[in-house]
Amino acid sequence: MTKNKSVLKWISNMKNLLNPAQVLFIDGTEEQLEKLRKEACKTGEIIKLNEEKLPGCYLHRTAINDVARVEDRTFICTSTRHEAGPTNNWRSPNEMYKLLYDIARNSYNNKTMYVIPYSMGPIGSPFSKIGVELTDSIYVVLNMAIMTRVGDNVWSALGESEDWVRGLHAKCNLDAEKRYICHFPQDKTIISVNSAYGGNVLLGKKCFALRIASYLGKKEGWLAEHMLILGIKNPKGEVKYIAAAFPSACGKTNLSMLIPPKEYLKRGYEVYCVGDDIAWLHIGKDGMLRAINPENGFFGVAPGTNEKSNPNALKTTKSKTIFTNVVHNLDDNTVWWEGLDKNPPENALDWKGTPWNGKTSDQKGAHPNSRFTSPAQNCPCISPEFDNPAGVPISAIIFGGRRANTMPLVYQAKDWNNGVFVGTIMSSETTAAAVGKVGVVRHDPMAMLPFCGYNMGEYFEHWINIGKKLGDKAPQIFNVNWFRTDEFGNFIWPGFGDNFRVLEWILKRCESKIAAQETPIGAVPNAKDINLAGLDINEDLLKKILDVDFKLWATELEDIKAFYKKFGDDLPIELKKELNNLENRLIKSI
Ligand code: GTP
Ligand code: SPV
Ligand code: MN
Repeated sequence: MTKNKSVLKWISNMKNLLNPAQVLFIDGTEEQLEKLRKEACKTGEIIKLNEEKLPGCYLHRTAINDVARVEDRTFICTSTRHEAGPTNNWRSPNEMYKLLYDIARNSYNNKTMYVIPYSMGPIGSPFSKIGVELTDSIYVVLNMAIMTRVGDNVWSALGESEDWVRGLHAKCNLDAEKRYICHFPQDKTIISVNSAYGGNVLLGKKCFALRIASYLGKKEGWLAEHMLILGIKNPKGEVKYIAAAFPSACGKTNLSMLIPPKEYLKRGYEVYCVGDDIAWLHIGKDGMLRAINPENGFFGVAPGTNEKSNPNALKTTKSKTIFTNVVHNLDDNTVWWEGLDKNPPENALDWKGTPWNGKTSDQKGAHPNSRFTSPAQNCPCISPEFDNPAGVPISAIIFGGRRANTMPLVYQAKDWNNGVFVGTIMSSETTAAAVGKVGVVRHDPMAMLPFCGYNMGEYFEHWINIGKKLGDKAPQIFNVNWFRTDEFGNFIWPGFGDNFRVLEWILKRCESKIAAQETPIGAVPNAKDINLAGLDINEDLLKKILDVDFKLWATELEDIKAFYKKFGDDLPIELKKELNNLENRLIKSI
């Protein structure tokens, strides 16, 4: 429990509004969590899975209309529309507080109000931040207890401070028409109603660690980014860290815990995962850009995860995991999803809970955005630096999207400002992680389009300023694309573990060890410098995905111009210059 006056006052106000039958403070003990698991099993909210095969694992199904983030119902509620900027949905705080309180009023009737104190980042790190989430869902409590550091020690760390983020989640009746995910960055407040899907209700994740934190980062001089963090140990034992921003369901979890190809393993290379989704980046005392992962677990995409694509993720899910919207194999009380293996269960329930025979059904068994929630410490390659309060120093930043063409496998930006430009011109095909059409190419600067808590023009400027402060200690910036396709629509690059071959090139470029081919967009590898040993790809095919097609880039350029127009005077002059320079270089090359 806490004596913090600001916390107690808010809880008392919310209690009056929500009218719960009782209040339970989550203390972080295994005893309390186990009691809640048992209670949720009784009501059917979660299902206990096979204790021998999947110890401590549970299955949960969300409502059928509540399976992904809802971007068109996500709002940034700042005093002015301009503060939210042209890429966010905006509403005035007064209007939204009223609307949301009206929706949530008395909605905890006959229910328990759970109070979750949590820390984003290691408790006690100068870079960590504290939040309190109220919820009426045990599923949310159990997920938060995996995804964040939860418990009484958070109250101790907070003390009497008023510096904490308020999070109210109310399931209400899951009415999609009254579903709202709202952020009040100026009040450090989040309110989420009528949903029970992870990204909308685990308020420490996208709502706090990206939307609210990006706003705080702008004020306080740091960056909250949609980035994985990984470490690569070379045979000499030196470890270099890379942070990479890809949009939702575009490969962050996979890259963050990849296993290098055999011949690299033989030579002694190793990869460590520091984080798979979010990075908080500060300029450290040593002047380096340092990253912490504010989370404590993975909320990963299940489909496609298998022994070959991501063995570390698969091992991570073998205990203490909550599966959401996957197939329930009734024969042995385990789980299954598309792409796990070629042996789907016959006697099963699909993600909706209806009988499903994987051998005969033409319907998918798992939802494309079905997920696993697993503790970070389950991951076989979790970094020894995972809990380091000072974070890890970043040598390279990578941006990347899902593009069938235009973007080469990898290219390097000329310098920091050009690299920021490369981040801002990212586009990617939409995925099942958010409600809406899948496969539509859209602009997604820095993979932050749905997650930036303030005006994105100002966010771009903040990036430029961070580079000025870093000076010659700034990381090198790259762009990758694992998703180029051939004329039949098949991915050309094998991806997954073989992406290590590209990371190797990136680190060599950071150390100025190899030359590259200068193109109008940046430096592209000479084909001979990407190691293809052991791969079924020849240099000609590689050249095809390293190719920069000037015609396609001419179209891309017009697209970027149109996108940039949205920002008006908020677009930093540095980026206008970068755009002009790119245009001039392209014109010269055509
Ligand atoms: P969020 O959790 O939504 O932020 O997703 P993420 O960026 O962590 O993506 P994740 O690693 O879970 O991958 C999403 C999907 O992309 C999965 O179906 C993967 O199998 C697929 N994928 C990941 N990496 C690669 C790759 O290198 N090549 C190809 N072709 N597919 C990949
Ligand atoms: C994403 O969509 O980027 C995710 C999953 O990581 S969610 O928590 O739903 O945002
Ligand atoms: Mn994500």
